[in-house]
Amino acid sequence: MKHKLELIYFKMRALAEAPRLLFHYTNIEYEDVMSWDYYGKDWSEVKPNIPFKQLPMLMVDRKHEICQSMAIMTFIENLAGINITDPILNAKANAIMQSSQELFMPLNPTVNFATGDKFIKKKHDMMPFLMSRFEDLEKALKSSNKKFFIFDEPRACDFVTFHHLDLSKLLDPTIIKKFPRLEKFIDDIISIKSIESYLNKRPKLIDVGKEPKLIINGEIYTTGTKKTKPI
Ligand SMILES: N[C@@H](CCC(=O)N[C@@H](CS)C(=O)NCC(=O)O)C(=O)O
Repeated sequence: MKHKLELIYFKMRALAEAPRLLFHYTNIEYEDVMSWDYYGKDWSEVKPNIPFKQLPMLMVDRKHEICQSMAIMTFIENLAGINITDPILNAKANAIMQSSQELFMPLNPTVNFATGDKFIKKKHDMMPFLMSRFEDLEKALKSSNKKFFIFDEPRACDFVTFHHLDLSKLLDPTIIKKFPRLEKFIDDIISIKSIESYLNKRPKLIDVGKEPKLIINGEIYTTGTKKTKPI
């Protein structure tokens, strides 16, 4: 059964990114919609009525509200029929997915919003955690003996990991260079045709650390949860 799928989010490159990658990989049709366009109201008015008061949220058939980006990932895997049925492998994949998702804070808000000295301090403070978690992910990937964390084809856990590793390059492009197996993993994800074409056309995040902005359909916007005019 084909569902109407609308992924509701804001102007930032953060938790909607892994769902978008998985939608493109599985070739499932969906629509990206900004919160203010979907609801016709400011986020402050919408927030109290969202099941867990945060986005992204996937609206299914204009009826079912799926919050929590990891629940959205699992849902897409199930829709595409690529869910991992072996209980052990499924648990291992979830451990990878959760461990990568823990990179969200403070990596994603820092890259999308922090400026000047605050950016520099946040980057410095998160470095030990980033290094330690990248080391763990590199080890897990090496010991899998597969192209990706679980199989030779990617699953939800791979796209979640990819997003955070990829975002780290905007924080500091030198971090990932210390982890050759993770760099190879990034290259393997990027070389998937549908992913490559999505990455080439997605909004570009610019001026990180200075005054972050997104270029959406050729127009430049400040990042954030509010509707703004292009700059
Ligand atoms: N655990 C949630 C976290 C969602 C989250 O932190 N969303 C942020 C944007 S990335 C948000 O809604 N911020 C606006 C707010 O909290 O009012 C998930 O994985 O979806």
